[in-house]
Amino acid sequence: MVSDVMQASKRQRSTYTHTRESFMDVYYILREELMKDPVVQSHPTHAKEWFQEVLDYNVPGGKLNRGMAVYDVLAAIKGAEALAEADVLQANALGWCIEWLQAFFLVADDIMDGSITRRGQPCWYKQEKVTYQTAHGQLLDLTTAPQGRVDLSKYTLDTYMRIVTYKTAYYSFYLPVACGMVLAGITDPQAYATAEDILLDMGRYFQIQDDYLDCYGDPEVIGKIGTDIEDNKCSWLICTALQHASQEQQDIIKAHYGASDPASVAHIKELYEKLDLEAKFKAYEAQSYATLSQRIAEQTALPRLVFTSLLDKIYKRCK
Ligand code: DMA
Ligand code: MG
Ligand code: MG
Ligand code: MG
Repeated sequence: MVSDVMQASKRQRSTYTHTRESFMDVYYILREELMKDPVVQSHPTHAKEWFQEVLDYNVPGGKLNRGMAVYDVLAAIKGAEALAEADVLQANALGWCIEWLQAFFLVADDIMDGSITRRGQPCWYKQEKVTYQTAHGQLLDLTTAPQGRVDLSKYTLDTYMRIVTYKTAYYSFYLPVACGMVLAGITDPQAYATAEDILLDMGRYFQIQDDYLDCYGDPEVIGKIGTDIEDNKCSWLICTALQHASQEQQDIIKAHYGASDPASVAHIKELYEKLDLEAKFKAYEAQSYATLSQRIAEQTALPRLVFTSLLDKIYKRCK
């Protein structure tokens, strides 16, 4: 169906305005296309309804930053006025592919992290009617970190940066921009390398914010309840705490990090308070923004707007 629409609108100049609503219009086109898939059509009614419910519950409810970025990147490179309706549709369809991928990651992530809510509603796996054994089996298969005693030597900022580069930065920042660049016809490998370099740093900054918000964010605003301390996570906060902790404070971490009882969590939060991690985060954020802004200004691979539109969306974010 997308190809039909593209065919019909070929060469037509776009008067397109990129809003959450216009991006959502494309979601409904793609959902309809999936619902018309012969395999889905062959299902009984209850299965078809289930399929659509899974999509509506998990795909469109987030900030949509990643998905909407593909069009933004294309428009920043080519100029919005140069884009035909078909180009806009293609960019937004690709953007939704990233949102679909994100939905898959989040459903699995919430199982792995034992989370309760996501995007202001119960996590999908928490729904009474959902069977999640297969995903859980996969998780157990992949889990290598032993439960129990906390191995503080693993919680270094080096290890942390490696984890978040792969789990978050690539698909959240580099992927949408690389998609937009491909659509814009950019082939120079150096342009991709420059974009990757800056965007992976932006993605690491984004995950550090996520870790900060896990502890200090308002669940009503962020749409989820933090679980990092209970889950023994190698988070930016614990890595930074360990950099500054005295022997005595390290003992507190050893005794209480990764335990789910509220008293243990409170001990860790009190320690974060003592080490003034909020201030350390704010300083990191300011430094990160300044460095990224400078690198964006200095590069010549892409229009600055490609990077600044993403950075402006996340700088000092509360959710
Ligand atoms: C995010 O890590 C990584 C992926 C691949 C979703 P996280 O568990 O800290 O994310 P969240 O805080 O949204 O659960
Ligand atoms: Mg996780
Ligand atoms: Mg999580
Ligand atoms: Mg998190």
